[in-house]
Amino acid sequence: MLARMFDVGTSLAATVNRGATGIAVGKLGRRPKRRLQLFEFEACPYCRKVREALSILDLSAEVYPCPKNGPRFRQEVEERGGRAMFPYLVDPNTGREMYESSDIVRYLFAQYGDGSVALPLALGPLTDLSSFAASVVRPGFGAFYREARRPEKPLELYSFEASPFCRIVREQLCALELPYVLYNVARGSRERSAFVARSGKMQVPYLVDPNTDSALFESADIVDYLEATYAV
Ligand SMILES: N[C@@H](CCC(=O)N[C@@H](CS)C(=O)NCC(=O)O)C(=O)O
Repeated sequence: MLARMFDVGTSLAATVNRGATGIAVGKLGRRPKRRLQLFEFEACPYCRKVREALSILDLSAEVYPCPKNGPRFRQEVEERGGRAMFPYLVDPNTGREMYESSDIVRYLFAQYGDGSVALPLALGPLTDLSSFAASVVRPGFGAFYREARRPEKPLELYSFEASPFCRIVREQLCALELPYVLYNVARGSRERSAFVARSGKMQVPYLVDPNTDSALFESADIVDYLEATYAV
């Protein structure tokens, strides 16, 4: 009980430190035909900026978690881009592949927004500092690989960046290096009605695992499910 309170409390503090950026959708531009791919890890402050942009721009993405010592996707980034540095974005719609969070954020707002970067992501060192402050209150969570079985198919997570409960689930997915399709359903999302039609209610996190035909709400239950199903 105390552990859970600590968990949710510190995750909420991370949200507060970023001014709840990623709680709501902003101005949208064209929609990508094919899903973006993001190589990142949850504890990385630079990766957070990109995830926030995805929430604001109401974009879903294939997420390939790259925790430290992770055996799979870190290597893929090194092979593709030449460096193990995160975040790394792949946009199959334009053929662009890029490092550098600020470049990625600018690219995403230019490509899929109205061209101007949302204010909380446009403050230079202040943006970076507050993202570091968000990581500091969740030290090590979603940073390091723990041995896990590989799922045949990617999992699916309905989420938005500012939710403290979704963060706890993303950290677990990351630590176990489980790839997933991230469906962002922040406030104002065009995807919300389809989500509610699928899940029965507007509540996140919601995890779908096509490997076991499971679908569940409740962050604590999802974390336990992932542990029992995939951790070694
Ligand atoms: N200026 C880069 C900095 C990226 C960066 O330093 N990322 C760290 C993680 S926070 C990294 O990739 N470290 C190497 C590693 O984790 O192995 C950006 O904004 O994207």
